[in-house]
Amino acid sequence: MATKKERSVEELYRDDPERADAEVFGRKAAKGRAAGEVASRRGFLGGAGLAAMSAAVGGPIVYSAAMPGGLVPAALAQGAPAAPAQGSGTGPSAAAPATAAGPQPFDYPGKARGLMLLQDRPLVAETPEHMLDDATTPVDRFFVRNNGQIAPEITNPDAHAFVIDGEVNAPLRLTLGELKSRFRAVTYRLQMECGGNGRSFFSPQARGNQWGNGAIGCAEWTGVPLRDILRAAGLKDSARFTGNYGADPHLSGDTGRQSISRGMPIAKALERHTLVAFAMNGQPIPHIHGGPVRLITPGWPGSLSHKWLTRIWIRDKPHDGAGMGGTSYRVPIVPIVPGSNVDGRENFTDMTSMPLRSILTSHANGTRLAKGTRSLDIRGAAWAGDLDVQRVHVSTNFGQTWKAMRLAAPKNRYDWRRWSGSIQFPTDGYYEVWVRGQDSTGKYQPHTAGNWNPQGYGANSFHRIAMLIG
Ligand SMILES: Nc1nc2c(c(=O)[nH]1)N[C@H]1C(S)=C(S)[C@@H](COP(=O)(O)O)O[C@H]1N2
Ligand SMILES: [Mo]
Repeated sequence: MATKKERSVEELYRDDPERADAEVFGRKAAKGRAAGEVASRRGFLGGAGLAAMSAAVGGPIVYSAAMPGGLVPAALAQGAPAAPAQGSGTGPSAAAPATAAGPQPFDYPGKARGLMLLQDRPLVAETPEHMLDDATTPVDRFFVRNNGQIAPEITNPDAHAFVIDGEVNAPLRLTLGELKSRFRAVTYRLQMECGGNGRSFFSPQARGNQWGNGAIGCAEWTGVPLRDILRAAGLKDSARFTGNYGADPHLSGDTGRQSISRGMPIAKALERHTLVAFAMNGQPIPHIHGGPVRLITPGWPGSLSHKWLTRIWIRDKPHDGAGMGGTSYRVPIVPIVPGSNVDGRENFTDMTSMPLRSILTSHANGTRLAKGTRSLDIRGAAWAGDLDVQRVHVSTNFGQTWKAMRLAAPKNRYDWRRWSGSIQFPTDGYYEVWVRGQDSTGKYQPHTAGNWNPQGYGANSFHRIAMLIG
């Protein structure tokens, strides 16, 4: 029976993608699958497999002849956000309820409905890609990532102080009031992205929050370039690295432990876009986002954008605080076997620039469009850490052909690039819209997440959106 089959394939993909793959694509194909290589096998859908797959995704797969063997349809991807109703009916993924272990709706003061709670202790919430459709990410849609408890709220923000000490000629203690009166503030629109963004695309699963592509926000940050403050303190020749500290207690409550304390090479600290920020989108930084004062270190892992800033310790060697060393924010120099248990001491390096990523933001995964829709305007964003984005291409036929999108100019360095364009659909049915960026060195986003590492950094395979027409 059709409905029974539909449910079983869909459930299978949610619960056991390996087995579902074997059912739909044949056992031999699934056996030949290397870990992490979801779409690399030979073989294409046909016959009973195609019929089952089409039933599972809600309609005929228009370009099924080009669908790579072993590809788990975007409509069935785990954690696919439920689609808001567009046109008539509901999207295929709307039929798939979140599994018990999957993300839950995030219900938090000042936050928009639709954000997803990944963890509540520490508090972590993701913005689904389709909620990142604004050029400037509104505060209520900005993702949340904590490693420890949330810092105690401060009643008199202008009296809140932080210190700069260590390898400086004259250690500084600055209140927010002094920071504002002594230094000139700047405003930039800057990407701030968690180092683990995209982690859920790794296979086998890597340790940590299973982010989709939504651990990113691009807000207008106002603050003082950290370099102006470091110059006022006078960097010694021995200054090599920062060690960043904040007011949030460790989860255990142990006052001798930091929830997180990362640091960066002095050159990054001296870039003019690295800010000690006090305003976000023109308002004092909300408490949950690290107000009254936080670092913003654009293009590098979000963990370097320290919230509730209390101290920057200038060091004569790399920092060794919580979140430094081992496999934390570190990636292999020489690829390792996916799933292997390594300690990161050898052949690993600290993550610096975030990788290239592009997302479609105008429509949710699982969008259903009215019967007869033949053309659709789409939009999104792309960014590449320290690099620029050169191009964004979109494919509706599993990568056979790609169409260039228009790229808007960035406001300033480290702003993301907004893109837009249109796509065409020859007939009704199931499509996947694939979005792929190219960075300023010519590199494309990969088909699947590569360079697997235990804590899952750098997964940037291209964004896939299921759309059903009719
Ligand atoms: N004090 C402090 N700063 C922190 C963190 C934290 O746990 N404590 N998390 C970091 C990480 S891992 C990220 S990705 C960003 C998230 O910032 P947001 O919650 O404003 O989105 O803050 C960083 N700064
Ligand atoms: Mo992060």
